[in-house]
Parts: sequence; C-alpha cells; structure tokens
Amino acid sequence: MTVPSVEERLGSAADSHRRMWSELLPVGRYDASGGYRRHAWTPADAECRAWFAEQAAARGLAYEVDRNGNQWAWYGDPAGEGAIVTGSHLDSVPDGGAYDGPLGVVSSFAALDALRERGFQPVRPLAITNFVDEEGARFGVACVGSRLTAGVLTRDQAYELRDAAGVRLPDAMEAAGQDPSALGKDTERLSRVAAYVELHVEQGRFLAETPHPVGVASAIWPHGRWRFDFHGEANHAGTTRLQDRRDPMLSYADTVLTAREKAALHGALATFGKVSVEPNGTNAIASLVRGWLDSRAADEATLTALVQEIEAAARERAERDGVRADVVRESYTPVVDFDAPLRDRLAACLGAGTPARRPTTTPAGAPSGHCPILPTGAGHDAGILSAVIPTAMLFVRNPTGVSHSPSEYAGEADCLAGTAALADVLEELVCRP
Ligand code: HGY
Ligand code: MN
Ligand code: MN
Repeated sequence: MTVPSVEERLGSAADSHRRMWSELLPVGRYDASGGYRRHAWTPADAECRAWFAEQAAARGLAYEVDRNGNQWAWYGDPAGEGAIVTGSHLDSVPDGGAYDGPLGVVSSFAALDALRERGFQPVRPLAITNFVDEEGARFGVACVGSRLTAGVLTRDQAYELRDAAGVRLPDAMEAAGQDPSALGKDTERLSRVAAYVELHVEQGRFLAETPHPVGVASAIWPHGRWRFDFHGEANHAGTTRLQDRRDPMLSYADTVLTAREKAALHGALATFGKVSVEPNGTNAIASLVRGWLDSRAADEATLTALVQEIEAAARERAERDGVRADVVRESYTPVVDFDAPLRDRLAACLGAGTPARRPTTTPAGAPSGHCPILPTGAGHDAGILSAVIPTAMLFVRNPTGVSHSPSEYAGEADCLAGTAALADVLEELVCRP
C-alpha cells in the first residue's frame, strides 16, 4: 500500500495554508531589515488580529476575544466541555522572523480545513487561538496573554507594565479598543479546556540533523529576564579626568563579558540583547545604563547559580567604578516538562519513537517511523499553560536553526508536513470520546 503524500493528506488545505501565509507576509514587515515588528497592541498587531477574525468568519467559526485579549475561533460549542485548543501567537520580537508564532496559527486553520475536508466527526469542541503578546517585546514580560489566563501574572502586575515610551499596558489595550478592566486568571474558561497543542517552528537545529520534518516537545528550559540598572554620573567626555569618572558603561560592559564567560562555564545561556543609555550622547559620560539579561539553563539550580554569579560580579565591578547597581527580576518561567501522556499520545499518533534524545545515528540511519522528541530553550504559551492544563507542542524543522531574526526560515514542504501532523493529532484528540 502506498503512503499518501502530505499534499494528498491535506487536500485543498495545502492551498489554504499557502494563501494564508501569503496574506500575512506583508503585515508588520519592516522593509529596512526584512523582519517583523508586530508588537502587542500596535497597528501591525491590530492588522494581524483583524486577519485572525477574518479567518474565523470565513470558516463560520464562533469568534471571541477573552478578557485578557486572546483571540479564539471555535469549531463546535464555545461553551462545551473538554475542548481541544490549538494555535500560537501572531506578535513578534523586534525584527523577528515570519515563522515564530504565525506558522502555528496558519497551520491550525489549515489543519481544521483538512479535517473538515476529511469529514471528521468531532465529539468535543475545537478552538484555534492567538495568544496576545507572547514575545513581550513591548512591555518586557513574555507570554502576557497566557500568563494572565493561567493566573501566573496578576491584573495588578499587568497594570504596572509600561513600554519604552512609558505607556501602560492597560492604556495601550484601551487605545487598541480592548477593555482591560477584567484582566486576570480565567479559571472558568480553562476548566472547559482538555488540552492545548501548539505547533511552532523549531528554534534550533535538532530536527535539521534528522530526516524528520516534525518532532514532539519534551520540555522547556527554565528561563527569565533580569534588568540591570547601573547608575553613574553624567559628565563631560572631553574634560573629566579618567580617575574622576563614575562611568556606568564600564560596569555594564564588564558584566556583559562576565555573563558570557559564566554561561559557558555552566553550560547554560546568558544574553544581554537590549540596552538603553541615558543621556545617550556621544560626548557625555552616561548617567544610567540599563541592560536586560535573558538567561536560560537546563535546570533551575544551574540557572539560579548562574544569575547569582553574574549579579555578584556586576555589583563588585560597579563598586570599583563608583556606580550603583540595581538588579530586578522582571519575569521567570520554571522548567516545563510537557504532560507525558499527551506527549506520548502525539508521538504515537505521528509514528512514535524512542523518547527524547538528540539522535545518535546519522540522519540517514535514523529509523523512518520514528518521531523525534526534543527539548527547547525557547519559551511558549504552551509552557505557561502547562501549569494549569495538559499541553503539548509540535516542532517543524528549521534548516538553519535561526530564529528571532529576519532570516528565520522553514521549507514549505516541512510546514505542510507539520500541518498534516497537527491535523492527525487534532483528529485523534477531538474525535475520540
Ligand atoms: O523568548 C522566547 O523564548 C520565546 O520565543 N518567546
Ligand atoms: Mn519567539
Ligand atoms: Mn513563538
């Protein structure tokens, strides 16, 4: 018996995927870099959200926005019990790639199209979601929509979030036409959800070293964001003797190098990717350098030790520079081990394999029925929601591993294979009592 091709399994949903992909491509694209600037509650985000609502309407799906601003499109009764939810996010990091987030949303709609074409008989509701502000590019905290829904970010904390221009999150929501007054934990909604499955482009090269276009997630590394404020003294760059300076740029620069060295020693990751300087003048010593550390490790003990060491080194260097160092943890996500029964059910559905290791065989030698199971260092709404409901993830092969960059890419055939896999998984979950 010949195995049907991905195109055969998807039917006209393959074209539906291509159409949706091309519709989204121009939205929020920044021509100078070729990357995307789709930050929460901006006009580009509004365009993405309007596109989502149109997809729901075009399919006759019940559409709603929950009290945290997440979008939902329902096949079946939105008030029904035991719903299976799929989706991802449509926002981006600054100059992000096209795939991180949108691939999951487009694939969800296309998977539903394929299932309807197959004449599937769901016994429970199926919802597609766009979780708002996954990247935290504007307000500093990632996964705001899912954190609020899960209750790991409170309404009061959300009300305190501000963007770089000082705009408060609730004001930004209001300006975008979304009422922020009922932000917060959504126990009632979550009580009707049996599982959340998110498809995402892989943000690494695990699958690229295998013959498999799709894998299942095992875990997410613990990770967090810390703000380092170095307060010095503004002064004239041309007249202030070196020994008289209190220059926070020195403390910051030394901390960046230390973070890199210590991360390597711990086998972990530490990145200063964002910095702001006051007054930011070429001929003035800075008065304040504010740098954001993103750090991740395979386990929480390593992450804690690493960040403590970076912080201690920063304080020590600041003292030598006559600078004050303040360190604030802005967000933290503990290790996520995805729900094992759900993970195994997905893997079984996709042609199951041995759990969870980087393949030791060469790609050519890997068994063909095997479905790789892999961990990731990237955060996701599925990771946040795993604290309150069973969640799982599918990853689509990324040949270069590059992400959070305009050059992020996945091949069309792999994206369609991911959609077919998602359709199979959803069919398994929504059609069985
Ligand atoms: O930053 C992250 O890990 C994710 O891509 N939001
Ligand atoms: Mn991302
Ligand atoms: Mn993402």
